[in-house]
Amino acid sequence: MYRPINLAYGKKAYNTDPESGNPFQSANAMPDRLTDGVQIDPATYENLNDIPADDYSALGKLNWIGTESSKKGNIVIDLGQAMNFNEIKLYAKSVRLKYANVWVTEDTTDHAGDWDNVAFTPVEPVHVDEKGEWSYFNADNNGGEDSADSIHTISLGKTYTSRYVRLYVENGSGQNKVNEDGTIRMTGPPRLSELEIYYAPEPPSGMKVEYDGGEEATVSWVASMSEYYQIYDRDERIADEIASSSHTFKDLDPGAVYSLTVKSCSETRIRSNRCCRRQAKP
Ligand SMILES: [Ca+2]
Repeated sequence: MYRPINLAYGKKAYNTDPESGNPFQSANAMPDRLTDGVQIDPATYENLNDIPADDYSALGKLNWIGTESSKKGNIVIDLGQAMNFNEIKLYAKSVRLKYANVWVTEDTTDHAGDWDNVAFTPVEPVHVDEKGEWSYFNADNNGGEDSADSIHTISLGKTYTSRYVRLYVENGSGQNKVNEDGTIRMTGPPRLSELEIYYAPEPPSGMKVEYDGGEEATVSWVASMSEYYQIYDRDERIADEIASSSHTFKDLDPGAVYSLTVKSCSETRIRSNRCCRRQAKP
């Protein structure tokens, strides 16, 4: 039985931003906040238009804030050793997060925060817009509530292996403007409360059906990393909580046509794989 765990929990994180934002941003670019297990800041900060410039904790002490200009942030997570992963979850304060990109590297040697000599390679993009190619893109996130909590799942589309995971995030709108009275408008900079990395279950593959007539048929597949499996006939779930990689049906209708799908399941994610169509013999 496999239950996905957050590979980033408790791991060392590094702020790699150019510090081109304001001092408030720099003071809150504390990457340890991304991997401490506290996913959501319970406080709400309703007004981000006039934050006191001399109170760097005015937006709490739970969120990492990006420091690249007004809307961007850059991070490297050190997983300690090369690990497989295919999904990243970002917990954000505000619903403005619009873009993210991810890099990996074959370099597994120690670098202690000095990334100049590490050759990072971008993962294959899964979204494209007029501005570029992205690992995560949400066209709707151009503004919105700054006190809202949001979760952004970056599905990488395949499994990558890397010790260091580099991440770029960008909000869709907002400012870090200094107001005339010295307060700061802080609607622009990305504020993340947690970054999680997962190796989520892959879909099962290689589905086979053994049928020799009558009411019995055995469905089998190549096991994937999964807590359990479900079998569907079109939209109807006809078997659930299957712990192994095969299942025998004992009461099929010999004249019926079944269109079977096996799904790998975990608490956090379900993926499906349409497998085969089987006409039962009379
Ligand atoms: Ca946290």
